Amino acid sequence: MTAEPVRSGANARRDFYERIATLSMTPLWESMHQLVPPAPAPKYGPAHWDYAQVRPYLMESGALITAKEAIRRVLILENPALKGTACATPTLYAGLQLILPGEIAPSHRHTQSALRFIVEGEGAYTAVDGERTIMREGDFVITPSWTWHDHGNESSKPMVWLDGLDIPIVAMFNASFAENGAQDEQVITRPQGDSDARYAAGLLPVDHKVARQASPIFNYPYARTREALARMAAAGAPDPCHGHKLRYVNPATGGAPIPTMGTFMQLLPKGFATAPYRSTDGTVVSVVEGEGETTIGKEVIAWKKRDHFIVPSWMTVTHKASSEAVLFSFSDRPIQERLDLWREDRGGK
Ligand code: GTQ
Repeated sequence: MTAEPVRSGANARRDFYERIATLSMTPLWESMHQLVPPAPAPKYGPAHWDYAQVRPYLMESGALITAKEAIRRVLILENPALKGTACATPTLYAGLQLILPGEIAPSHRHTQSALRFIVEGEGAYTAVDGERTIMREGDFVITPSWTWHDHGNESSKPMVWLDGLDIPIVAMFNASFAENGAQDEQVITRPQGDSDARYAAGLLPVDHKVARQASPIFNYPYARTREALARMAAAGAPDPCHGHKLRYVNPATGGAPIPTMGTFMQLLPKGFATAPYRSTDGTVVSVVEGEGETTIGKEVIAWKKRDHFIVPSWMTVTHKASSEAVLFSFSDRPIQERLDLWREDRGGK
């Protein structure tokens, strides 16, 4: 056997690296494996927020600062492996927002898209693009990029929702713009339920032109989603990997309601255990109903209603529902699909 020809020793190479560093160059061959790994090697792990532990702090934040002063009174769900970045996954931001009775979170807009998933409470509103929508538990509400939005709570109870934003993605592109509204509350120009009437009945206004990628529907109410899941479950067997799982859709394009973040709702029948599954999209999960256990790699997360947890990219996941359970989730899947990057591994199922 002849040895590979070696051009020079370690010292000569180190010396070379130091000299090219003065010209802001580095040798690819020293980092090739990390730059182009043979399979996803996420630099973050699973995480879990137990609502029973989180809620007292959320309520304490309500005594600490008003929604108006805070602009948005949110406790960020920061992945412990991504400390200091405000990220739940490298591409997604998640936080729990509290609005107390009588409060207003003043109007602003930004290029980041946002989703709200209502965790607790009923009767607060969000206004988007001149229309208000009243929110209830389990509703999924969108704030498209660069639309004015303000939130208010005219009910008698605190309201908590999960905020999902594409903050890390917009930061990566250095494409953030933001501005505050002239008044706390934006001018309402359309009646409540207007977008629902026009776009959410399997119909579109006859001359509707797609002007943006975000959905013209602002609120996807839980009552409708839950009924779809129940009817789907009654009609056939669950998917081995997903149970009964639906994705939210922009009726005008067939794509995701928010172009950067896919949103999903799944029902796991009582006692159902899913087959091992992995996909390249990192995911934030909000437990809507029931109790169960999710195994991610070697970590086991026991969850119940209103808990939140993270499933990282390409880690093998299985769910087991001890009661009938419903999970809301969001991920960066639509961007990955657009870029021909998204992959899944159903383990043969
Ligand atoms: O409600 O507009 O959690 O701008 C972070 C940034 C919520 C919001 C967040 C925001 C918002």
